[in-house]
Amino acid sequence: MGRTAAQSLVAWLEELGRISDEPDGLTRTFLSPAMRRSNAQVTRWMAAAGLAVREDPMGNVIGRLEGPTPDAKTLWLGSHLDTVRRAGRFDGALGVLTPIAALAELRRRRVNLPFAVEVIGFSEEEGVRFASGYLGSKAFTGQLRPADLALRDADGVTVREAVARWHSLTPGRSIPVRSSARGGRPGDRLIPFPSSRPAPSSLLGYVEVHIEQGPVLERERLAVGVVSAIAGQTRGRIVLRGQAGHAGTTPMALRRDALAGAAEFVRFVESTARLRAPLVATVGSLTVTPGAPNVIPGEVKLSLDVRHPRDPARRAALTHLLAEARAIARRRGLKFTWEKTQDDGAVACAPELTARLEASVQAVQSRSVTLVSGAGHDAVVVAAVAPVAMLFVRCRGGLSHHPDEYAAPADIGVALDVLVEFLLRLAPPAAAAKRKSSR
Ligand code: HGY
Ligand code: MN
Ligand code: MN
Repeated sequence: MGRTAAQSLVAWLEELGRISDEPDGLTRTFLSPAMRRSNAQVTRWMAAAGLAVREDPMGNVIGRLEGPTPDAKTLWLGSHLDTVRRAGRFDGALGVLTPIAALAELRRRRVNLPFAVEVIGFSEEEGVRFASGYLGSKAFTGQLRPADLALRDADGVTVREAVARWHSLTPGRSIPVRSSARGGRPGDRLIPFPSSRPAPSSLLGYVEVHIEQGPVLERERLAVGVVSAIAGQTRGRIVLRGQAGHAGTTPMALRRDALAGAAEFVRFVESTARLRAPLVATVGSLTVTPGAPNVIPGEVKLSLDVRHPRDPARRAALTHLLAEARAIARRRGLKFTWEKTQDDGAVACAPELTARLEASVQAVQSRSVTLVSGAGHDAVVVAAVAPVAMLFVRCRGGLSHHPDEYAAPADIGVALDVLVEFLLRLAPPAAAAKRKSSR
């Protein structure tokens, strides 16, 4: 007896979760060797499910199932294949592999859908390497700005250079390259990515399956739920520059200690967010230079991530935080710089598509709940060109961005059933009749 679609899906998640840039734990960042291996593996699963697979210049993997006619509309399904550092194996991957399993299941049932489907494995959703998320989905939907291509990673490599290195420059694969090795004018015209994506008018919408990364479904004792809105987020980099010096001979009153200033700011970020819930604000990374125990820290680079369901509240909080960072720098004789690397507004999911998804949830698990997502998702970007809906899957303790992130096979099976049901409901009664006969 062959594996069921759900058993295959769970096995794929395990296998993809082992494709990492690190020997211990799952880390798969933008344009890394592990990304190349995971793209190759997902390509194989997509091809085996009968999809025509291509990879675009930003390393997005797209598997296409043609519709019955060339003018058939297209439904997008997908999520991201990159991960944070020391990640869980479900964040992103679940939303790419579940649609592949669903289409493989419909193929097994010999159901032909009256529309085309594209399953997309987006790159660089997490924004670990370039501190700016959604670069893959922004490129795929034609929203990448020249400034995005000028973003630099910790080694000073720009997105444009990294992409050019990722691809052998083959004809027909026009990618943003620079004339000079360094620099590049911010206004550089972006060489258009191959616009192989369907025109917005021919899109049925985008549905993303994702672990909830929060506590609600566990509290509701439900395997899945639908998303009403996704919080907006601003990310950026702060640099505080003081004066390095001898830890033993420099009196405290004469110091310009960048780390002491950063520490004061980190505490302020936390206390401000606590007072302004549901605002969340995080300093996730902090780099101290020169970083020796007997040297006063001369420079600190720190990240700032600020989110809120309402954009005006997020913007007001950011202004407040940056004003305090400047005041701390002034008080301590530090130089302060701020570079915004990402700024995406909150997005409401499309009511009609979400209602369709909710009907499929009710058909499978007889009850549904609606949640707001504090986490960002590629759906935020895709919403600019297509109606979006999201299906959340329960994850243990709401834990994510952690090796212990876990979604139970039974819940993954429910999500798969819901997606199959959703696809069949988008099809005419003939396909629905097949649903009854082949269960
Ligand atoms: O950061 C986020 O919310 C998502 O995991 N990219
Ligand atoms: Mn994530
Ligand atoms: Mn994610």
